[in-house]
Amino acid sequence: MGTTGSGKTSFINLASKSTLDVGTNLKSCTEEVQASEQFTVDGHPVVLIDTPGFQDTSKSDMDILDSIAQSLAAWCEQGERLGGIIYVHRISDVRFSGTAIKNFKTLLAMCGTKALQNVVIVTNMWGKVTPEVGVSREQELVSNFFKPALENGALLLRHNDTTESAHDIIRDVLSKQRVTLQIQEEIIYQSKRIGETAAGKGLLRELDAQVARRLGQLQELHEMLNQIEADDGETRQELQQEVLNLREELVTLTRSGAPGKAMSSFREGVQGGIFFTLLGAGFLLWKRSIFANLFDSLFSWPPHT
Ligand SMILES: Nc1nc2c(ncn2[C@@H]2O[C@H](COP(=O)(O)OP(=O)(O)O)[C@@H](O)[C@H]2O)c(=O)[nH]1
Ligand SMILES: [Mg+2]
Repeated sequence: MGTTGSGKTSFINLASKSTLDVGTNLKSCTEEVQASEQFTVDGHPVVLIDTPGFQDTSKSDMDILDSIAQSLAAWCEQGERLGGIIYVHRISDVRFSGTAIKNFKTLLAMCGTKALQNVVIVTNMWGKVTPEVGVSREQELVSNFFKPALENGALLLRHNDTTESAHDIIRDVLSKQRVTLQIQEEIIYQSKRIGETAAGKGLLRELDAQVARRLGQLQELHEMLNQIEADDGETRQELQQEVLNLREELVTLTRSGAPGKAMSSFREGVQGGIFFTLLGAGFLLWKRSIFANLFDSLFSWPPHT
């Protein structure tokens, strides 16, 4: 697992001699959960599973989590047990992005505390930084972001972009006992839907926070539009475009999950007509057409009900 562009697919190809699609720039090629060719390390058969990163593909986070969780549950029901999870992080990243935080937190929620023993955090792209910078970032990661995971049994290893290095990392995973992740237990034994699992709830909370932020921005734009001079057409147009962009983001966000607190206020806000004055008749049209879809998608989550 890891963010898009962190090097997950490259690692898998290098280790297994598979030819899964590798991304160019930051565009993701991995939109589905996919398995490598089976290969051996010290005579042990190994299959690596590639997963899409969260919030980097055309799919929503909840759809991605759902597809990962359903694959994990299906393998578990077929008697296949996971050796572990490899989380890939670029040491060349200057800081831990919001997306990286979300990816790692979701991984932790999927594992639960017990399975953290089977998590190996791999840093790669060491060639893109000087050794001093790399080591200092690594220390920073050990003492901050990865600290709780490392204290609970996760390992931090370096990958130097060779097959041997990938196999060394896999050897560490193979030395551990096989594991059932919390999300597998939640789905198989507790019959939870994806939005009810710890990882799903975490993603929904994150989604709700994003909606709340966008709502705050919309409110600010609304106030600015009220304050600008009527004849300042250019500014008005720019602000209206921003409103449109925000609106689109909100529609996308709300398509991704269940209605939480922020979503309810969005609903009340729009129902109360506070955004109506923003764009006049155009907004009314939106309210009639897109908003109907929005509520359809809002209340049709999770899709299995
Ligand atoms: N320098 C360097 N580049 C890498 C490494 N791993 C992947 N890349 C490059 O990073 C980009 C994204 O890699 P990819 O495997 O598609 O990432 P994914 O989205 O996590 O599957 C590609 O251009 C790779 O060639 C690595 O270990 N070192
Ligand atoms: Mg990939």
